[in-house]
Amino acid sequence: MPLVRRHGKLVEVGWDEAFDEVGRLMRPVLEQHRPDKVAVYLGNPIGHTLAGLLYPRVMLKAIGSRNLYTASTLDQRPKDLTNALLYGEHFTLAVPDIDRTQFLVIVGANPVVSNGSLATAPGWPRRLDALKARGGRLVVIDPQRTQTAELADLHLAPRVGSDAALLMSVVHTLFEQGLVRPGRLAEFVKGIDALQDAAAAFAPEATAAFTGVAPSQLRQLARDFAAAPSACFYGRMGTTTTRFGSLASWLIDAINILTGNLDRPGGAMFPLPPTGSPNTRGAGRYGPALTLGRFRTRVRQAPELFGELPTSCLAEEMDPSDGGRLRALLLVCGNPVVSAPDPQRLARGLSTLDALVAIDPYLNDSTRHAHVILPPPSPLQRPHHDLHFKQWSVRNVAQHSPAALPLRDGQLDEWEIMCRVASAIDGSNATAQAVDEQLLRSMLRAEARDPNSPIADRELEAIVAALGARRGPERLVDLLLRVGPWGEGFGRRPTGLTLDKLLAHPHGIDLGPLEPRLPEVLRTPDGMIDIAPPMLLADLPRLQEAMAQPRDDTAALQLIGRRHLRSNNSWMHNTATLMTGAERCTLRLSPADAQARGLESGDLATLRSQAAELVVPVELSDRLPDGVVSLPHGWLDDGDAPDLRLRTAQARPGVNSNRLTDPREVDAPSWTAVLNGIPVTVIRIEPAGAAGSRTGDKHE
Ligand SMILES: Nc1nc2c(c(=O)[nH]1)N[C@H]1C(S)=C(S)[C@@H](COP(=O)(O)OP(=O)(O)OC[C@H]3O[C@@H](n4cnc5c(=O)[nH]c(N)nc54)[C@H](O)[C@@H]3O)O[C@H]1N2
Ligand SMILES: Nc1nc2c(c(=O)[nH]1)N[C@H]1C(S)=C(S)[C@@H](COP(=O)(O)OP(=O)(O)OC[C@H]3O[C@@H](n4cnc5c(=O)[nH]c(N)nc54)[C@H](O)[C@@H]3O)O[C@H]1N2
Ligand SMILES: [Mo]
Repeated sequence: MPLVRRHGKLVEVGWDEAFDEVGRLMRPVLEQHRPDKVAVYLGNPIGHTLAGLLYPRVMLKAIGSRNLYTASTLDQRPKDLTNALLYGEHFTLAVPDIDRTQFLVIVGANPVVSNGSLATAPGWPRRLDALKARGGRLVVIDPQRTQTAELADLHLAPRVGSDAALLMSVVHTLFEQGLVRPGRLAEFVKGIDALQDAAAAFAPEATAAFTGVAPSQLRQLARDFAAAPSACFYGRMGTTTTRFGSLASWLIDAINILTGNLDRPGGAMFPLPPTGSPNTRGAGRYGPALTLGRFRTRVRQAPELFGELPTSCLAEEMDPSDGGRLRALLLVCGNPVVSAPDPQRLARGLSTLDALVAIDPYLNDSTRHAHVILPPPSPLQRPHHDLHFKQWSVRNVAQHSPAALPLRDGQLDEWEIMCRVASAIDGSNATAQAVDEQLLRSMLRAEARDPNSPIADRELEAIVAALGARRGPERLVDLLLRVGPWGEGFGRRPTGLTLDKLLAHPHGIDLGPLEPRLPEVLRTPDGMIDIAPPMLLADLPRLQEAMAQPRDDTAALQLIGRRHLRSNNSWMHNTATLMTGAERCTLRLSPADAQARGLESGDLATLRSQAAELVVPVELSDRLPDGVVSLPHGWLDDGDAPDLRLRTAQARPGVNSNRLTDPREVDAPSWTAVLNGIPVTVIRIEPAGAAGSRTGDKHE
């Protein structure tokens, strides 16, 4: 049942009353203050739910605001940026062809636990075993000896945040040793000389003190990589959420290009997703010049990228004492109080808004501040179709899962909730079905305008009729499949994909391994890949400045994160079957670092950063090098906070690691928060002193 705040308390109400309340709270803010006082936050499960990928646009349209904050600005944004700079479009991502490569270098990712992320594939451990069985090599570059690193032939543990310098040294070595061989890519690549000039200052000897990796090891890695029959670098969170995330993300692709490994089997390749993406239409038609920073946040003037503002700025934008202007927020599948920097200030901001409306199944650290909470049904009661992840899939596949269980009386599907929120906000109070019809027709009109669409010249009502009796997201998926690159095109290619065809193949349809897509995939204005984008070259002095700074090993430890198999960000700690066993929210540190501080596993310690201090249980671990400590994110830290309804999670709270994150520390070009590489100190708490509260905060 939906919840609405009445006299300070969240109470259950019927759906109509809840949507009335959404309109009653949101409309005055929109009418009196213009849309720039209203923001939308779209969290990570947006990418994992069908409604989440198709229907937020109706809510955004109803609000008419440019203030869109997303979880991807806490995650992959540096990669989005470098994709756009290199290939002309931010979702155009080259994924590692892990099933055919003979040499895979994984940088700052732990796919054995995370299952990939920007390289969608089930069964990573099996696939990595297969790589080794066919004589291929696996190199892992990660300060932590992760479960993935344990499978590697070579594990390099660089200093936290130093990857950009390390990768530049690989680039340097490729030039130095005459190993630059782009092959057929030379035709589509420009800027190689500029990259060579930029890499001149990054000889392995010049970066060794900063990265902690021996020059001989790096040179060997570059040589082996270049000599392999096929090879690719793959980078993830440990590259993107660090100080030089954009540089590292760029150089991963640059190395793949210089060695001719982009867009060839066994290298890094571009998927062709069945429901389409901005790069699957209009082959050979080049894109517009990239415009970034068309608008900015108010307080720190952080630029939008691809229509999204950085979540690292959300807290201050809700803080009037700092010039923040937001008065209302629509929170969709997001838990920023746990996932973003500055939790204390975020919580304060959320609790003082005129309107906070959440679409979320849980009453958690963020949604407990809401005026209205609209719960979607269980994932089992909804159809599933991975619209998003197919564009980053290591193989072209299509599959669709219908809802396994029916909705119960009184439940609304998630798409219906989103449509009703839209019509409550725009004041039309239209039914979900009516909003869905409007959405379908606006998508069809966009198709009709696109000369490359298979239905460009068709009568729209005939297409609506051909889509039949389905409603909601499944009808939209059918449309996307049919006009997509593998689709039947409403009669144009009768053997092509439709939703009916997928439903007849409940285990999915394998469309085969990835195939070369250059130059057709490019959307840069001149149809070329600029391997030395000026925006990234301009960030190199910042890296060189960091390299020049004297390092004092005794001053601070570097804090990084870690993911566990049995939790996903903040949303699985309330599932009892996943919450058994040893405590997971522990601070891991090396035996030597522990000994130096008189710590043993199970002791409590004060963990202090520039931003805050927490009390954490300690776990000695030989997975960590000296000088690096790790703490998982996503944990609830105050089980007694008012309004929570997370019985299991409340019984076993942890600490909110983002209290320690410094909201001012960002990767400069992308404004992504630095979540990995936070200077901290760790001090043992004498048992008698452990009785106090679990958290303290310097801001308070
Ligand atoms: N320190 C640190 N911070 C991090 C990270 C890190 O590694 N370290 N990782 C970052 C990354 S990669 C990400 S993606 C972000 C995630 O940031 P967020 O997306 O803000 O956080 P999640 O914890 O994924 O929150 C998901 C919310 O969606 C709700 N939810 C789950 N399923 C559904 C659904 O089907 N429908 C709806 N409507 N809601 C649903 C959950 O109850 C929860 O409230 O966190 C980032 N924060
Ligand atoms: N079980 C589980 N699976 C998940 C998630 C989850 O929470 N739990 N979250 C999902 C989400 S939202 C995402 S975005 C993906 C993330 O997918 P991954 O990026 O594969 O997962 P992480 O565990 O964050 O891996 C980051 C790695 O970077 C390392 N690292 C930290 N700092 C540095 C550095 O400076 N340099 C280098 N080279 N490495 C560094 C860390 O030690 C860690 O091993 O996983 C997804 N899958
Ligand atoms: Mo993520």
